[in-house]
Amino acid sequence: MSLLHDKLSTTLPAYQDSIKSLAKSHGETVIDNVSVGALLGGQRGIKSLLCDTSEVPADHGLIIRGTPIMQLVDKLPEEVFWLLLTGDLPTAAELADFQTDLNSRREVPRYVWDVLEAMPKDSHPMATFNLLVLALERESIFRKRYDEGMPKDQYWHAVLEDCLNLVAKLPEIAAGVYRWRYDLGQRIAPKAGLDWAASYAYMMGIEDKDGGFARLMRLYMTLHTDHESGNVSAHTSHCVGSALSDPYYTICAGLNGLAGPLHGLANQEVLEWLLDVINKFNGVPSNEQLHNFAQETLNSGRVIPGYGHAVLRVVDPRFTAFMEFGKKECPNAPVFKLAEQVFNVVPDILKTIQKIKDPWPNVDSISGSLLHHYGVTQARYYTVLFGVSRAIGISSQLVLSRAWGEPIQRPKSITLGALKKLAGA
Ligand code: CMX
Repeated sequence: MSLLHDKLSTTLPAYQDSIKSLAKSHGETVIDNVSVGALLGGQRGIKSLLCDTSEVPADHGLIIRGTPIMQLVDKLPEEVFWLLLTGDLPTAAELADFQTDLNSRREVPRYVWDVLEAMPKDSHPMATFNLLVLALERESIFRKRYDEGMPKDQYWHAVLEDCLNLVAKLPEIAAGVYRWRYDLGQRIAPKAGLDWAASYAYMMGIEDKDGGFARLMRLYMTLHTDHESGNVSAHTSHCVGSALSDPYYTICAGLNGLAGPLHGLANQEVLEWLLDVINKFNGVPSNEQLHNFAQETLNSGRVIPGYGHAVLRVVDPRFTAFMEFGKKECPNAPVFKLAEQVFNVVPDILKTIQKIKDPWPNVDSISGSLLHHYGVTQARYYTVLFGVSRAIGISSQLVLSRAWGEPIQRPKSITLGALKKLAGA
């Protein structure tokens, strides 16, 4: 047994007990109301989900297990994974044990590559990546043990096994998608001694003389792991996981939600938008030209990608973390400078539009400009990177959900007629 498993075996029973006793003693206490507007408005803001891995206060942004994300930017994604699962950062010994454990699980079965090579090259990289995650369902320990009659208190153990097996393989799978999709040559085998994110960077085959790309990938993977559980990818995976679909089905479902342009695909849209600006003005625009370009986007009925948020009402701290990285590592990279210029121009435009609640940049408004600098110029691949990281958060939420026995989700729908009646309309 790994140190992670030992630690969770010690801490999770108390977590489970506290939830059970809360349900028993305060099950009837009302914590929120549902208005007609909320029902018709994407359930925005209704408190109806339990998530202990992270929280996103509107005026602060991401806090993981009590620690603001800005205090975690130097941590490896493996450390954040451990933190999400256990509530503590790992000690040096725990981290080493965890990394060894993940390395022992990383071999990708041959049939995954057969599925990859059977895909049409012009499939979207997210569709290809998600399909490979689904193909791996064959390996599910949860499903096999469930079929054998596994008792409920063992569910989280089997879910953890599946999640670790999958997360360990994702860098090689995602790097394989990248090299195959863009005809970059043979897949690159993992190299011993690299951490999880640096290994991903290495297998993509990006030239990285000073290690800057590996540093970006560590930060990227750390920043995108988790964002509480109301966002589309996390929420979807909670719903699917609550039916006891195994982690491969569950994580794939979440990743399918991540592939929407209003969610994780916004990083692709942002780079394409920035490159459109550069093409239109043959290089860096003036602030006035940029202002007009943004206005044209809005006038045509489209959103400015990378700006706004369903929860946040301040600059996304993950944006700030990337901005600080760019200022230090590649301050003169043209696309990064343009992303910075957009930040100086666009919020003032969005502030003038009354219906927009958050005029500030989210994480997607800048990540691609940094990837572009290091040579990852293929915007359609960007959401795959987001997905590799987000699988860590979804996994952590899933392990906790199975540990406390989150029941099958089944909210109640009503007809328009019933809604009107309830509203007295
Ligand atoms: N550009 C133009 N219009 C915007 C806007 C933007 N960046 N952000 C919000 N709006 C519009 C909405 O489309 C909505 O218009 P309608 O009422 O006509 O439909 C109105 O302003 C109100 O929206 P809101 O309450 O401020 O924001 P929502 O919670 O409805 O939506 C989000 C949030 C992220 C979908 C929206 O801000 C958006 O589309 N942003 C651009 C896409 C993006 O960057 N997505 C990534 C988010 C982070 C992530 O999940 O990864």
